Amino acid sequence: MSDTFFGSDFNELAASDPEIANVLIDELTRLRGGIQLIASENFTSPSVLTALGSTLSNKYAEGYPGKRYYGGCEVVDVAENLAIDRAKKLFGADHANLQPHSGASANIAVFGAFLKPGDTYLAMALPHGGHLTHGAGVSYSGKWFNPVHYGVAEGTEDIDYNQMRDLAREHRPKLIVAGGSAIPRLIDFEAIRAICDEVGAIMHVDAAHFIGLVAGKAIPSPVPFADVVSFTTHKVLRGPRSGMIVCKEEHASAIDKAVFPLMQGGPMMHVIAAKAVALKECMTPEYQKYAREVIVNAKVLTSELATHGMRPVTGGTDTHLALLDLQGIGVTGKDAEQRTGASGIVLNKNSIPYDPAPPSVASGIRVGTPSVTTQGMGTEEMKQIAHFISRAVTTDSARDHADIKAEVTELVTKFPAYPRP
Ligand code: DSN
Repeated sequence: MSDTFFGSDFNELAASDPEIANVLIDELTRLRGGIQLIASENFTSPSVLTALGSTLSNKYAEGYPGKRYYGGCEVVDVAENLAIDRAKKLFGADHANLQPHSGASANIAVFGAFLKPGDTYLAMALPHGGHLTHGAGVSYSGKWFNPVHYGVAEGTEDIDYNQMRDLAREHRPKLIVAGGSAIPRLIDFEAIRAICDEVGAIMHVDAAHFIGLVAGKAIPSPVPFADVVSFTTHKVLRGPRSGMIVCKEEHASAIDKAVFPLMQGGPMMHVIAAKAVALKECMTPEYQKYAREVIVNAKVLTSELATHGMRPVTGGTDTHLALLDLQGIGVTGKDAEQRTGASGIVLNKNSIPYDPAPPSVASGIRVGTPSVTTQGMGTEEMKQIAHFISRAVTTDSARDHADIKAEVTELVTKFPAYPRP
């Protein structure tokens, strides 16, 4: 058991804990052997992985640079200051907090900074493309607060800004959340700012899905409009699995206090260092080219899937992801996820707006292009992948799936994820 991608330290792990060493090998083999179309995933650089696997993981550093509750923080302070400076520069933000462990915890901190239990806020409905932490009944965001949900207009399937304004006037929310996990179109931040100003609400953009496209200057930024922007760092942004918040200067102290000590204890300094690495990578012309290519690939993949009878919700995409309604080809999202999985293509079933099927079955699939674009695939490969998906979802035959998988293997061999050095 070995892989040249792993460094020499790996041999020590393989000797002492072969079971976990095998998991590391198997996951790398899985990533290399299939096509990853989960819209919220990507392949971080080896430099990001190096920072993640460093001794910074050992350090307790509650507090902020220069104001810690532990000794020996002078080295990790350098990492956090670099990460903060890079985030402020990359996003043109007044203030950045790099400590949230995830997007969900970043959102807890935003609620902690601006809301009290029981307060009313507006957010996108989960079945229309919102997020679990935007008021779903099973989440703290739904249990401890009073969420009111807007959705998409039935005709356009895009965000219904008129409904958002009407609900804001009726409920006078303290905060309005924009963003979600299945929104293929650009969001009109100016319109949301106007609604927030009219009712005196804080404007919170959860930019987890698209912040990497903003970092690559491929789509407009919410930062000039929003009071606060929370996001994950592992999607298009291509950093470690984690979260981050940027905000206006007037909210800096409230956000910092809400992250620590309200919501978290010790920050993960190895992850903060890895976020700094990713942010530096995002400042390069290569990354900006990548961000533009992610969108081009998503558009091509979406229009090709449409030619195979899969209807793109909203008619297409402006971003890295698309939602496809499979009702026209008589396949459920659940079956499509299973059948493409058996063919070496990883994607997820997804509810579509006004879905007649329950979420566990769903009438749609969600596809995204961050990972395949990192692998260097382009428009020709997107057409090929659309053809694979179309064949895979419309057959129940294990032999057909095996045939498609063989073609998938041939394709990914030309575009390896994590090439061997
Ligand atoms: N679970 C993520 C996604 O797939 O969109 C969001 O948290």
